Amino acid sequence: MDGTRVYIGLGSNWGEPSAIVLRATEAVMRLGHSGRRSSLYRSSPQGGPAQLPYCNAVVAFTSAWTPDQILSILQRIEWRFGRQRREHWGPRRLDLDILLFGDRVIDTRRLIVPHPRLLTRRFVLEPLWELAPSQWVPKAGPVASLLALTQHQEVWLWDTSSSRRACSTSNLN
Ligand code: A4P
Ligand code: MG
Repeated sequence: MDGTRVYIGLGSNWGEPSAIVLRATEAVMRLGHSGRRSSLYRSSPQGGPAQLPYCNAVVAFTSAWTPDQILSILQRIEWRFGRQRREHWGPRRLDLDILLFGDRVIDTRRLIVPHPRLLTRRFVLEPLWELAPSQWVPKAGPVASLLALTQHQEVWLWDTSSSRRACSTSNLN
C-alpha cells in the first residue's frame, strides 16, 4: 500500500493523561497503516501557565490522506476527547500535532509542517528519535542532532520513577 510516512505528536496533562494518550493512539493509527507508537514520556510543561506535568508520545503511520485532511481528522479526535481551547498553551486533555509529513514543507494559514516548535522540544524529539533514529527534519537536519541540543531539558519515561531519567540519547554526541 502506498502513502506518506506521517509523524504525530500527542500530549495530555488533564484527567488521566497516559490513558488518554493510549486511547488516542488507537484513533490516530486508524488514519493509516503500519502504525507504531513510541514509549510514553513525562515532562514539565514548557511555556504557558502553571499546570500539571505532561504525558507525551509520538505515533507514526503511512497514509494516503492529504495533510489538510489529516489535520481535520485530528481536530475531530481532539474534540471527541473533550479538548477545549481556552488558553494558549494551557492544560489540555489532548493535543495532536502533525510533526512531519514525509519530507514535505508546508506553510499555510492553517498548517505548518514540520511543526515549528518540534526543533527545540526534547519531549517531542526524544519519542521521535525512539521511533525513527535516522529521520531528517526538512530544512533543519537529523533528529539525532536536534535532540543532542536539547539534553538540558528533563524528560522521563512515564512508567518509571523520577530517578530513572530517559537517557537513550547519552551516546549521541
Ligand atoms: N497548526 C499549524 N500547524 C500545525 C501542525 N503542524 N499540527 C494550527 C497541528 N496544528 C497546526 O493549535 C492551533 C492551530 O495550529 C490549529 O488550529 C492548527 O490550524 P491548537 O492545538 O489549537 O493550539 P495549541 O496546541 O494551544 O497551540 P500550539 O501552538 O499548537 O501549542 P503547541 O506547540 O502544541 O504546544 N509542554 C510539555 N511538556 N508537553 C506538551 O505537550 N504542549 C504545549 C502546546 C506547550 N507545552 C508543553 C506541551
Ligand atoms: Mg497543538
